This record gives sequence, C-alpha cells and structure tokens, in this order.
Amino acid sequence: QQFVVAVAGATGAVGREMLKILEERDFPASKVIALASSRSAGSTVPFKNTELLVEELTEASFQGVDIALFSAGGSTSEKFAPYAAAAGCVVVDNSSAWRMDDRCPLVVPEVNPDDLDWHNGIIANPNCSTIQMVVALKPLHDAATITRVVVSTYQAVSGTGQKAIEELERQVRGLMGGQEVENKVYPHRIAFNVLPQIDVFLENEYTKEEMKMVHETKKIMGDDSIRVTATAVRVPVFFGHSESVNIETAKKLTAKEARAVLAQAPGVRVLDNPGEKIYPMPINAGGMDDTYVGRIREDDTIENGLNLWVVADNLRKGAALNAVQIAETLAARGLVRVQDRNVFETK
Ligand code: A2P
Ligand code: 11C
Repeated sequence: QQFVVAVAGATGAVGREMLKILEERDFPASKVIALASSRSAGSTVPFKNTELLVEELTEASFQGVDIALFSAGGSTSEKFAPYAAAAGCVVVDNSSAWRMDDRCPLVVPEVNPDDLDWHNGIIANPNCSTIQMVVALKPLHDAATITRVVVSTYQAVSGTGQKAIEELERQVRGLMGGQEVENKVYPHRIAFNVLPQIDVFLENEYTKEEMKMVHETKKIMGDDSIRVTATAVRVPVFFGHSESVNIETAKKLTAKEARAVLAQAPGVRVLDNPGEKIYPMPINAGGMDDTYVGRIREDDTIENGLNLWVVADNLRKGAALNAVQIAETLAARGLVRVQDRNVFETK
C-alpha cells in the first residue's frame, strides 16, 4: 500500500531531515507534499532526484493526505494537527503540543509501539533528549526495574533549529576573526560556552526541557513510579545530543550484565572499550540511526546503581527518524486511517 504523506515544517532543520529519511528508507509514499509558512511558500526543498514546491500550511492542506509529519513548532501543531486529524489523516507530531495529552500516545517504537493501537489521529513524537534516553533505559528497566534516574544532558544547537545552527557558526567565525559577536537565538553566547538553560524556566526552577524529560519518560515507559531528575545543558556542538545517565535499579545489574542486555536491545549500539578509548561521541553519531551507549560502570555509592553515557543524532533518532519509524509501524499494523475523527477540536 502507498500513502500520501505531508511534511509540515519541511523547510526546517527537522523537516528537511524527515524528507531525507523518507527517501533513505524508501517509505511507501505515492506522493510527498512539503508544507511550511507563507514565508517560504513557493521555494523548493530537495526530495529524491527532484525539488518539491513548498506550499503554505493551511486548514485545508490535509484533504486526501494519509500521514502528516509535523515539525513546525508547538503553536502551529496545536492549531493545524486537529484539522489534519479531522480530514482522516494521521499526524505524527514532533512538537511538545500534544505529548502529555491523554488522547495522544507518546511513542518510541523500540519502547512502546503498542501504544499506537489506541491513537485518535494525533501521535506525539517525544523530545529528542527523552527519546535517546528511553531507548537505552527500556531494556535495563525490563531486566532490573529502574527506580530512579539522574540525567545531565549536553545538547547540540540543532535541537533549537536552523537559526541556532547559523548562530553558532556565525559566532565561531566571528570570534576566530577577532570580532564582537551578538546572540539572537540564545540568551548568552553559545560559541566556546556552555548554557545550563534549555527552553524557559518554570515555577519549580527547572527548565521546560528538564521537566519534559521527567514527564515524558514516565509516559513512554508506562511507569509513573520511576523518579527522574534532569539538568539540561546546551553545548557548542552542531549535531548530536550526549547524556550522562545515572540509574538506580530494584535488582542488581552488574556493568557486564548491563552491557550484555544493551548489546541485544533494538536501536542500541554499545560502544564501550575504555582500554581502546572507545566511547560514544557526537562527532560519530551524526547521520547515524542508532543510540550509542558507552562508559557503562557500576555506581558504587549505592547498592544497585549504574552510570551510562548515551549519544544519538538528535535530528534523526531524536526527531525525524523516530517520526518516520512511527509512520512505518502505523503502516505495518494497518493503523493509518483514523477511526473516530471528532476527538480533537478545530479552532
Ligand atoms: P518557514 O521556513 O516558512 O518559516 P526550524 O525548527 O528549523 O526553525 O524550522 C521550523 C519549520 O516550521 C520551518 O519549516 C518553518 O517554515 C515552519 N513554520 C514555522 N511557523 C510556521 C507556521 N505558522 N505555519 C507553517 N509552518 C511554520
Ligand atoms: C532542544 N530538545 O534540543 C530540544 C528541541 O520539545 O521537541 C526539541 C524541543 C521539543 O533544544
């Protein structure tokens, strides 16, 4: 079966990656439609051996569309995803707009594919830093029941989008040329710096990004009892998020056992040979599909604890690839059309 696929936000960093991955994986699409704002309508984006004409995203964009991959920001998804669902199209939304909505499954195909069974037309793609973490955590949770997670992230600027990629490049070039540089995207300079703030601060003094990791992890893993605490940090890296993850488990798991469990886990590649200085790094994860795990060590400050270092391409597994994998799973399970079309309000 072939599907009509729309990509909303096709001119953005994630949208372009979505088109690339649909092409690479030869997704069964009879037609691919590129949508963005009126600003870029009329321009083109590359797909297969041709250029797709970018059309303006409107309420009427989804007639006859089977699957829409959205990555055009939260407010755009909030407004337009219900129109897509009402037209019988299944939305896989990369923004944070629908993730914690009880009507929407939040899915990482390696972790909770069965949650797709109860979708109502809008499926949420988790935050990039959450996706790569749960891909590594799920097999360990199945083996030893994780009770607590302490995570610190080292996140690439591409997570913010195309403008942030350009800002880092401009600042690095400027500073190397001895010039003053300005910051427009981030509250401080990102070049040769580290920012312990991703997204806005909330009332509890954590950032929104940190709380996404807390809430989304519980929803995806289907276990509210896992305690998660996070510190999210932006680093001057273009592509690839890294994470230091400390876990506490109910059952003892040695580092060797954890390595063996992870070596068998879907979507995971263990890169862990300290003697040879082998461990995951963002320079190697860029353009790759797997979530890389290394530096697997027992935490001897607690009875059952492990430390891990987890790296993945934030635009691929963290966003576009996970979305396309959701679409593939929907297609394989015959879940593409929406049964009940009136679940979400259009406004
Ligand atoms: P546009 O290029 O027309 O601004 P990024 O995350 O890399 O900044 O990309 C954001 C994507 O979301 C772009 O494709 C952008 O299109 C799209 N977008 C932003 N706002 C809207 C909107 N109101 N309607 C449709 N697309 C939007
Ligand atoms: C970042 N994680 O790296 C963010 C980007 O909720 O999808 C993705 C924000 C989101 O800045």
